[in-house]
Amino acid sequence: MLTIIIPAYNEEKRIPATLESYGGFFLEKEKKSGLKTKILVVINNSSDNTLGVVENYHKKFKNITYLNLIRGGKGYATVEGFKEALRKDSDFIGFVDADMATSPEAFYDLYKNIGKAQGIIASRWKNGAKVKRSSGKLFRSKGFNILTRFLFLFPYQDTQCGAKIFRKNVVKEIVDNLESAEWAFDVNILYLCKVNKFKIKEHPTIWEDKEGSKITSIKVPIKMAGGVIRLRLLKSPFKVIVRAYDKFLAKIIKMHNLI
Ligand SMILES: Nc1nc2c(ncn2[C@@H]2O[C@H](COP(=O)(O)OP(=O)(O)O)[C@@H](O)[C@H]2O)c(=O)[nH]1
Ligand SMILES: [Mg+2]
Repeated sequence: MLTIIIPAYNEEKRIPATLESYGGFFLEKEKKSGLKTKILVVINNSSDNTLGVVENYHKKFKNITYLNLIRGGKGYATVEGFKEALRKDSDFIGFVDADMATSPEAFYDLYKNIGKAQGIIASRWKNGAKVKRSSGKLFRSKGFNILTRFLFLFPYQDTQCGAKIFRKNVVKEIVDNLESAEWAFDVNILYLCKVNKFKIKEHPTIWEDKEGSKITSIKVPIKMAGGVIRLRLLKSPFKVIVRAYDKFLAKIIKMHNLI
């Protein structure tokens, strides 16, 4: 079985077309090739009607299920999705964005190409990729990639693409170490794969940026850069500094009632 996790935050407008396409496409695949697929939407903290919309698709397609969490964050949602997929003993566990920047065909292409690898990640920078993105996003993506390659010595050209699939044993091994890296979630997964010597393949994909991004704040690129630097320190002999800093920050937030 392949589980496709879709983290969803206030997606009432963008998720219907995605669930319609993914639900239909993978039911058809199941009929033709026997590939069993579960589409697991992980909603959290949504103030719009994402839950109602997803419930309707759950009734319409037997391969669509969902979790509704109270705490927020894409990384947290994906980890909860991982745990649920492990409970259901899924052989392959992947995730994809709710806005269909990756089509079901492109996601299936990832699955088909995993070969002997332990995981496969979609890449918008590898030769052969077909990408529609603004020049601003392309520029930021390149900058982030240079930073992560420098910090973690990765061979990957794109760590941030929202479509990735891993074998069950990989998820089992790393799932308990994935929290606390919210802004560096994908990098953390790939770092843990590297430490555990899991072979991860990078595969050129088809990607089209969609309107209505949930990640619009100009602070996000800064938080992401800070997130990977923090993660690098956390995985080094300097981790004590990071821990002390986090404790200090938590105290300040609590004292001033900042959240
Ligand atoms: N569950 C959950 N999903 C989130 C959260 N923030 C973003 N997402 C999801 O992450 C995916 C990527 O977000 P998107 O807005 O398309 O980001 P962009 O395309 O990178 O600008 C979408 O499926 C969002 O619904 C969150 O706080 N919780
Ligand atoms: Mg998007």
